Amino acid sequence: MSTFTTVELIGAPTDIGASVRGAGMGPDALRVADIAGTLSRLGFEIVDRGNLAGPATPWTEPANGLRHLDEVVTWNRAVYAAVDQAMGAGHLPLLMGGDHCLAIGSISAIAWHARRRGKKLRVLWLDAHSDVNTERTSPSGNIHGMPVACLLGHGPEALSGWSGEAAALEHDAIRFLGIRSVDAEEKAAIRALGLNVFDMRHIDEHGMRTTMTEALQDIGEDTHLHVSFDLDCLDPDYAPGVGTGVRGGPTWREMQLCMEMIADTGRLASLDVVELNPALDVRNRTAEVAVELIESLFGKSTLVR
Ligand code: NNH
Ligand code: MN
Ligand code: MN
Ligand code: MN
Repeated sequence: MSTFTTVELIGAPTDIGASVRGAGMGPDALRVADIAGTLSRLGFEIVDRGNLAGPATPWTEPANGLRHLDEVVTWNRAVYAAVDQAMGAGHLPLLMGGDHCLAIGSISAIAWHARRRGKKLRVLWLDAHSDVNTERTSPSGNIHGMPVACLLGHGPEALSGWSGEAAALEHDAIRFLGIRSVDAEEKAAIRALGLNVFDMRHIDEHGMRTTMTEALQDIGEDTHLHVSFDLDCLDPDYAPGVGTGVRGGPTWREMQLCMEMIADTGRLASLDVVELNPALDVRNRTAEVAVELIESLFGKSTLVR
């Protein structure tokens, strides 16, 4: 964590890739929960570059298996540009979504910079879902279920190749954690692509500690570690403010350990916090839980030890 002193907050207030309205209010709910003050009390310099602007969500039906493709492209271009700029300034980009489709722009920009710096990119995908649908397999057409496929080079043309390579991520650059809702054709894709999934069964059987030791195994000094944190990874008892909650997720305590063990690597270099839906939340509880978890991710417990 020591290499980065400035965290750059980037708000992307949109639900353009989601199935229900409300994720567009995520960035301000995180600000209300004092994301900036919390990180600055940990010793980080904070730059809040405010909210990006983009098209409204038209809530039209999917066309060719994709809902709102043009608007998703526009939003992701804005995210790419902002993350690219933050990385160029030597800041740690913290994308506040917005729904998870925005990880396409975010991680594409990260991948470009990681490659240029000679870093090995590793992504931890914390999510109830595997997000590896394509326009051919998606049951919904919602692009927030497709970012992993896009980043692996299997998505629609318009959302591919943004990192300067056909795929922003190699199949072995990503670790999934907390997965418990996988569509039938996603299962086949996970097997075919050989993706590394630590699903809820794995966490149940081995516990969070062993699971995280495995998930973080080959992270070294040359690793750029990116965390893509979909708040529906958490059990909805702890995080009700999400559009597609799935019961049976990690508890607040398990998630804290997950974050603390990531912090211990010292390699966290960029972060997405997505799918927060304040319209479905209970008195901003999910935003507050998110900020507490982010505090651990940025080394809270390491500092007091
Ligand atoms: N798998 C479903 C779909 O593709 C749901 C995806 N929803 C998410 N993903 N929130 O993280 O439509
Ligand atoms: Mn600066
Ligand atoms: Mn997701
Ligand atoms: Mn999800």
